[in-house]
Parts: sequence; structure tokens; C-alpha cells
Amino acid sequence: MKKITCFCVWLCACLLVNLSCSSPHIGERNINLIPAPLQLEETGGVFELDNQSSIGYSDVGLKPLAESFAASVKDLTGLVLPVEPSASSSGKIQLKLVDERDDLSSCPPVYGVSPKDGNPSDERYRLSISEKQIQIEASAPEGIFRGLSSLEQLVGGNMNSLDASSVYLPTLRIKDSPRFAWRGLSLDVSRCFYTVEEVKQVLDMLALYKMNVLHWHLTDNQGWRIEIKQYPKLTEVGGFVPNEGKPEGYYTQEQYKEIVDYAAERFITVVPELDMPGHTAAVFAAYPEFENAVKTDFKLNVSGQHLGALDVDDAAAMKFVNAAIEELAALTPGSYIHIGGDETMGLAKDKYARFQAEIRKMVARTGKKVVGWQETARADLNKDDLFQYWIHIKMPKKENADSSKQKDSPFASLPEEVRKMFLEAFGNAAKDLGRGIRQGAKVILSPSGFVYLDHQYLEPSSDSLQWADQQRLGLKAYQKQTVRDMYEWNPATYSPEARPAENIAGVEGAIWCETLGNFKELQFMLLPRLAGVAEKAWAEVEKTQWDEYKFRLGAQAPLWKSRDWYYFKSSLVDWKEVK
Ligand code: TNX
Repeated sequence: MKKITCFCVWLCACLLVNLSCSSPHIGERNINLIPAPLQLEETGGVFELDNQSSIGYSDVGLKPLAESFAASVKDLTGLVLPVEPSASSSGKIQLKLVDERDDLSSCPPVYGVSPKDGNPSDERYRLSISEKQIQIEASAPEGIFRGLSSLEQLVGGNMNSLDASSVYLPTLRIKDSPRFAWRGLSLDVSRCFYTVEEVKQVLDMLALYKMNVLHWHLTDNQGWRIEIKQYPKLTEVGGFVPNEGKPEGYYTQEQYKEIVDYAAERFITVVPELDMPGHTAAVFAAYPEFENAVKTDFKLNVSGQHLGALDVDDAAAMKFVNAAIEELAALTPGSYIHIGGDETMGLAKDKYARFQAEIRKMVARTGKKVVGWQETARADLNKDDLFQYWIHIKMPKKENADSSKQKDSPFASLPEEVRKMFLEAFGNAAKDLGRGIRQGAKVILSPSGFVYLDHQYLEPSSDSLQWADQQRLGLKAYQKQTVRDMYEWNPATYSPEARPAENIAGVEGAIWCETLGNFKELQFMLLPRLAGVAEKAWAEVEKTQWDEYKFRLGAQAPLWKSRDWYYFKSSLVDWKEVK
């Protein structure tokens, strides 16, 4: 009897070993999702994705999602996944809309503000991979799309070679839901102009990491980049302000709409920014007759800065502001317009406050709501407004004592009068957050020390050929940061004044382009840090840590490589190579 029992145990053990090794050369499977999902359960098996893995869908509205997923998998792996007609339920990959009363509604609440006034819980999804089938379920197409981006990452992280006939995925069950409803990137196209095709690729990056806002910084000192038909010189002249030989130009209204549509297909809302009343050198270049409300003859020679601001008491200038807001709002389906409002050095407080009041009325007349940089909280905000907190500056260490007096600081040679202007603009910045919240507005968290992707990389690259790019790209005025330094924060506990449930609209990263000269350089500054920003905005980050995040990050490399995106090969990360 004993012998028989022993034999049975041995037989079972053999079977188990055999079963778990039944797929050839599959090695260890990667679960490399960024942002980390809310709930993840590994079930120990393997799913084989191959050319027979057809995609079926429950609703004809999901067809374009199935098709674009199939196209991404083809680019990534070469596999051609057939997309089946809507009635079919035989697909190996199933996309299915489910009833709202489903268990997805038991997820924790989604905090913050939806950029298109949508229902943030539409982004929730369930993804289950068994040995026979993959299923993605959600109550809306948006959730299906988010689930597909997870699946795309799993495919990228588990491919072994670019021309394999199969990709083996781990079996698992995921239930996922965003923490914050607003998850964005601010893209500066003024300091360096990017083509429509390039902006579309940035949207692809955002979609891959479940981000849902492109905050499009369309105007600044170095260029006005959006056609306004009533003021053609804005783009004819303002679109081509000499800018150290960097790409110049502008988007026609047709091109703007093309980007908005491309974004919408990826469930991303475009929030356009016209930065005013400061940061308007390009406007003054186009219309020198507008009054400059900052009275100084001093010419500031710091990249990206200009001492000047539109004057609220100049009727012609205010007529232009109104026309620009009206035309832009008419082109924009999203609920928000960003009105800038940052860094108005030397502008009288009273003029600033009245400008803010006027521009808010203009935006309200178009039916849109307002986002402004944190400085706007120094004027009156409405309850529906958002303000974007950014001044969390990590200065170079040796300059910490008084950076503006250091010999090599760009501010060292400023006359006292101008230094005072800067002090006034930044001196009390720490109070802006509380001021905005006490007025009932919600804050978008963009603390520069964590989410400004123009910080130079501190750690070496594991590719010595990147040394020169690393030295050149990024703002020298900031302290250099490792990829890890910028990952180590939690928006939910960032400030005792900003509580997730009541006051935080969401999280946004920003890429400022004073030091960049082309799209490849933009990619280098976005990747890999953008993935970390996305994680902070979506995930329950208390459950994540750098030591496991870095593995998930390393497994993103094949996805970037397949799209030819250039990324900083931080030596803190083991980048997954695909032969
Ligand atoms: C501050 S962030 C700016 C930008 C610069 C950026 C550089 C903000 C509202 N204004 O004009 O490009 O710093 O990091």
C-alpha cells in the first residue's frame, strides 16, 4: 500500500513537472505593467499568442480598438492577429462590454477631475488570461482600450525575438482602475517645434501608459504655434521668431483638429494652452503695437525668459486675447482651456489680477473651464477652475545657499531691480497651493522636482555613446536627477494641503524644450521618466517600490525599440534586449 502511495506521489510530481514545461523554451514570464494594476493574481500557466489568435468583440464600437491593437502587435512582433466580425464569440482574444453593476464598481473611488467631463470609472477594466483565452471586459470602450494597453505591454515584455512565431504570456487575472482621473503631459512646442506626425507619436506614448491629457503648450516667447485666423501675423511672424536655429513653424487649424481626433481615438483629451499675459515675446514680435505692461529697458538674456506682459488696459490687446480664446475654444472638444499665467516678472499685481478676471470671463463665454499655472491662485479663482502647482525647484547643490547670487547662476548679473522682480514672482510661491485650495479650486500636481522631464540625467547611461546627449540635454539650472530620484514621491501624500479626495484634480508631467532641437532629443528626455509619471497618476503607489518598478521599466525597452523611440539607458535599470 505504502509503495503504491509513493508511486502515485512520484507520478503526480512527474506530471506536474511535465505540464509546467510543456511549452517549448518559454523561460520565466514577465509581468511588466506600468502603471502597476490595482489587483493582479498570477495563475501559473501560459497562453500562446500566435497567428491564430483572433480578436473578437461584443460590440461593433470596439472594432477600431481591436484593429489598432492588432496593428500594434504586428509592428511589435510580426504576428498577424485576425480581427473577427462583431457577432463572433470564438476569438481567442475577447473584448467585451459588460454591465456597469458588475464587480468593477467595487474598485476604490477614482479621485480628481475628468478632462472631458466624462465618467472616470469608464476607464476601469478586467483582463484575464487563461491558457485558452484572453478576455478584456469594461463598462465602456475607454476601459477596453486601457486593458489593451496592458496586454500590449505584456506582449512587449514577453517576446524573445522579433521574428518568433509565438509569444508566451503568463496566465493571470487583473482588475484595474485609475487613482486619478486627470493624468497628463504638458508638451512645449514653442521652444522647439514638432510636426503633426511627431506629436502623434507622443500621443502613442501617452496611450501606452494610460495617460489621458495632452496639455499642449502652444505659445511662449520663442514662438506662437497655432493659427488664429483673425490675427494672421501671430503665425506668419510669431511662428518664425528666430530661435537658435531650432525647428520653427505652427499648426494650421486643420492640423490642430487632426491631432485632437488622433488623441480622442486613444481616449486622450487635448487641453490647449495660450500662455498669457507673460511669455508673450512672440505676440509682441507679431503685433509690436500692443502695450507692454512691464516697464524696464533691461533685456533678460536667460533662455526661455522675457520681461514683458500684455496689458489688461490695452483694449486692442484684450480684443486679440478674446479672439484667440474664442477660435481655440471652437476647435477644442475638451472642457478645459489652459490660460498660462506663470512667471509675469515685473507685472503689477493689480494688472495681473484684472487680466486674470478678464480672461476667465472670456473663457466662460465659450462654455469652457479654466486651468492656469499656480501663480493664477494669487488672483481670484472659481470653484470649477483648476490650477497647476509646479514650483518645487531642486537647485544645483552648491548653489542652494542663495542661487541667484552664485557667480555661474544665470541670475548672477541681474540688476537689483530685476532680481526684485524674480523674488516677487517666486518668493512666496509655497503659499500658492493653499491659496488656490482655500478658494475651492482643485490642483493639478506637477511639482517640478519630480515631474519636470527637462532635468538632466544624473546617473551614467549604460551606453557610452549617450554621454554627449546626456551632457547637452536638459536644463542646467536644475540639480541633475536620477530616474529613481524622480520616481520617489506620492501625489496622494505630497502636500497636507492637497488631499486626494477633495482637492487634487490629477497629476501632470511636463517637458520644456529650451535645450532640445529635434524629436529624437525629445524622446530621450521623455523616456524612461514618462512611465514613472504615469504610474504616480494611475496606481496605488503605496504598493509599489523602485526595486520592483525598475524590472517593469526594463521590460519596456522592446516596446520602445519597435517604434524606434530613443531612450536614456539609465544604468540603474537592466534593459530587456530582444534579438
Ligand atoms: C518654468 S513651468 C516655466 C517654463 C520653463 C520651465 C523650465 C512654467 C509654468 N514655466 O517657461 O520652460 O520652467 O523647466
